[in-house]
Amino acid sequence: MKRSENTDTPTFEPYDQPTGGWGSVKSLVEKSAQEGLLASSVWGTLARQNKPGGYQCVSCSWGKPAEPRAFEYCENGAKATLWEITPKRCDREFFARHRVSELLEWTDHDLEKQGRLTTPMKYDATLDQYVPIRWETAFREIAAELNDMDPESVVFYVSGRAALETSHMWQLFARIYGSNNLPDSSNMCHESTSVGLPESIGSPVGTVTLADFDACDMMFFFGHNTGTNAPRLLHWVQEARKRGAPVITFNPLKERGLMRFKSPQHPLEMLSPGEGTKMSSDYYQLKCGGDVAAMTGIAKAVFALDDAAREAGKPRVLDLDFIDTHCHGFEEFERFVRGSDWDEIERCSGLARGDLEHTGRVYSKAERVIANYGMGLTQHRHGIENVQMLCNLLLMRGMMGKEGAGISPIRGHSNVQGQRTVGITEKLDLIPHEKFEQFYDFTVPKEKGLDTVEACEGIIDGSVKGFVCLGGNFTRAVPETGLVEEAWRKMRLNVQISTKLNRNHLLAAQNTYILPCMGRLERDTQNGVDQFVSIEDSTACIHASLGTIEPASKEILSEPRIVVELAKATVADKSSVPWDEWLADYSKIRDAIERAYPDDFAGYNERFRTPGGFHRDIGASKREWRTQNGKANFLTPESFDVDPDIDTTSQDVLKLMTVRSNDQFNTTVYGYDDRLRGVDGTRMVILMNEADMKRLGLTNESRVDIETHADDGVTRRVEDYRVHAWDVPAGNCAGYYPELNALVPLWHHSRRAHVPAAKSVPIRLIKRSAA
Ligand SMILES: Nc1nc2c(c(=O)[nH]1)N[C@H]1C(S)=C(S)[C@@H](COP(=O)(O)OP(=O)(O)OC[C@H]3O[C@@H](n4cnc5c(=O)[nH]c(N)nc54)[C@H](O)[C@@H]3O)O[C@H]1N2
Ligand SMILES: Nc1nc2c(c(=O)[nH]1)N[C@H]1C(S)=C(S)[C@@H](COP(=O)(O)OP(=O)(O)OC[C@H]3O[C@@H](n4cnc5c(=O)[nH]c(N)nc54)[C@H](O)[C@@H]3O)O[C@H]1N2
Ligand SMILES: [Mo]
Repeated sequence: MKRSENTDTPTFEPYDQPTGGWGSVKSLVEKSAQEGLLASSVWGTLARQNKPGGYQCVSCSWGKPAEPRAFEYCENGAKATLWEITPKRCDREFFARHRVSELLEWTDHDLEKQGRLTTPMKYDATLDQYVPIRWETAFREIAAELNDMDPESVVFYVSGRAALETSHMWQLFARIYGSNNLPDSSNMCHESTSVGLPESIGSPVGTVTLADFDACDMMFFFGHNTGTNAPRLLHWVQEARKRGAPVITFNPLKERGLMRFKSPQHPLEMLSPGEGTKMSSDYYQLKCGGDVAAMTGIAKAVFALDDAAREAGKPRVLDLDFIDTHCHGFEEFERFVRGSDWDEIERCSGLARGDLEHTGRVYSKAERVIANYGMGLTQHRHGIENVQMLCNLLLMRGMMGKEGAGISPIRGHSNVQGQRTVGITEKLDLIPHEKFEQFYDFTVPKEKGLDTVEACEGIIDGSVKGFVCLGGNFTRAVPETGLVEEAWRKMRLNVQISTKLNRNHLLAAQNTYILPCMGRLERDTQNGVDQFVSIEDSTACIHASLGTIEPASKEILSEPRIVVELAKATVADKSSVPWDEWLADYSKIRDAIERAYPDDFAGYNERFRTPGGFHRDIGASKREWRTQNGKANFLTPESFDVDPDIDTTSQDVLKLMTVRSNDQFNTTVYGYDDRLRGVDGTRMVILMNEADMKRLGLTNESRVDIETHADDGVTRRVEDYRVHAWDVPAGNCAGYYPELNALVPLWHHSRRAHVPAAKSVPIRLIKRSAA
């Protein structure tokens, strides 16, 4: 197999069908067939997805309603399910047939396509192969290595899928061992939210629930590809549109899901001809990175409307009562907005004043507004400023902490938000460490641990020597692929707890183990009883999840079991955590979580099976501001000139947004068809503005190499990409993650939050001479 993300004949036909609709059904049926699954078993399983008493989908984190639809799943959630319940197996025979250096030439898709991992394996350097190892031996060897290493040189990474119970035990294990190095996928994702929102409104997560979505009378969408990445949310958008609520979207790319949608839930809608629902009442293709400027323009329009209302003696547009009672910093914000210049706003946002004024007018008339956002805001140098500016926009009209209104960061992985809630963080001030010490009789290390970017720095400089991964595909997900991959192999220990084979497994360190685990859909029986786990969705509701499918192999273990066995082997006598008792009955772990976090988890075991979940204690949704000054804070950016790394004087430098296709879940590449964008058969393409192509002497037939434009002595380059003319603002272009992580410099990240700025990578295209 070749390392090339292409089929022979890629096609580019902008998709003009609504999302949802028959296209999704067809795509699902094809995927079941490819996985060799019987339709009957597939539909039976899917009928339990996101349902009370069923299992919670392993794809996105979108909320799960108390009264689900008949099919409370989407095309992409179903794909994630099929990918997990596949009958294909990546077993010991597979590893006996293939050497690791050979597998390193395979694509991400071809590796994961082999199916579920079945057997614990250890890398044998003399054979250049993975060989089976007994579980007991693996746990013993790993523990011996860990106990021979400096805990500060070991990193415990978590991807956002592991359940609350598993995650809570994982962080206790790491801290008892002596390490706060607990980076997670959130560090690459919504960390700009986790740092930005507490300063603004005193809550690290969004303030809205599904009930608010039912009640809102307007929505904003900034930088989220909803049709691909949280498709079930489209139902709430569609219902809002049918109520006449405007939806205004800001995105450099025209993403189909926020343009047209047909609900696959409604037979009549599916059968009727026509276009489906128009999802965004207005869709503005702003420049990548232009959000602070655009939001300033909207705020400026709101101030102008408020001035006019005041002069005419009409009701005010600003919510002055709310601002007086609840907020701090309004005057500085007002000065910044009034003092900013429309020409500059237009230049930096790429949008016309008239469009921003129109948005201001629509916003001024609405009474219950939700602002949704995704990676288009967080993965920038100015990720925190983006998030805080969106809060400012809501606060000026009192759109926070009342029914139908608030801020909605759309989280990624299905439990990424919850992991932070139960202690996965490198920052000590975010955990109740005194309680952990008191409950379990050990000392929590007091130094801040490493986040994802710092962990990568440590890998590169050699100070990080061991990496234990609970899920994920760390080296593929992080920036600076070249340096990180090379340095990774020099580490002493690499442990991967995973369901499927990925490239990170193939970067063998001195001691490398693959520990295969069950997924969330599988029956986890401990002590003769089937165990529930739980997760927190994007709206801060906690749900039970019960797996019922037979595990992929008799040899695999559940994630909680693996964590407990590792902990017992490594730190058995270093705390009073009752590991065996917890493992025998997961409700005991939930009791322990409730004891550590009583406000969020009161009555956990009684409430977690409530249809629709139970809502955590989010102060800002009740207008309790848990900020240092007890107020909701307007936090004003310094300027619009927010990306110090982009050389705006050079016409050759483009800003690259690395995005997901409709046929992947992060580094898991299901296939090569980005159906909703109409890019089929290749991932090796840069979608770019036609005028830029002309200027650079490129056509749709051209092939290019791509280099990062950075003056730091590191060459970052990917080769032999296509370019294709696309509807994207001049100076911007888009391509697919994770392949393009090779171009993202490690230092190019959100200030303070350290989220890699994957949406604004400065690049140059180098035309390849025709072969
Ligand atoms: N099917 C599927 N579902 C998923 C995932 C998946 O890979 N596949 N991944 C999950 C995870 S972990 C996450 S974090 C979420 C990610 O979900 P998204 O937040 O939608 O992530 P991206 O695909 O990176 O898309 C980012 C969007 O932001 C836009 N954008 C880029 N730059 C800017 C900008 O400067 N301003 C504005 N306003 N917009 C911009 C892009 O055009 C794109 O539409 O989805 C989750 N759900
Ligand atoms: N350039 C660029 N880089 C990015 C992004 C971007 O937009 N652009 N997005 C970033 C974001 S938002 C995120 S969240 C990260 C994602 O980073 P990660 O969360 O690390 O990556 P995933 O691709 O979700 O991990 C896939 C692997 O998880 C394992 N896995 C799947 N299910 C399970 C399970 O149930 N249990 C266990 N133990 N393992 C399982 C499988 O082995 C699979 O190969 O990437 C980040 N990187
Ligand atoms: Mo994410």
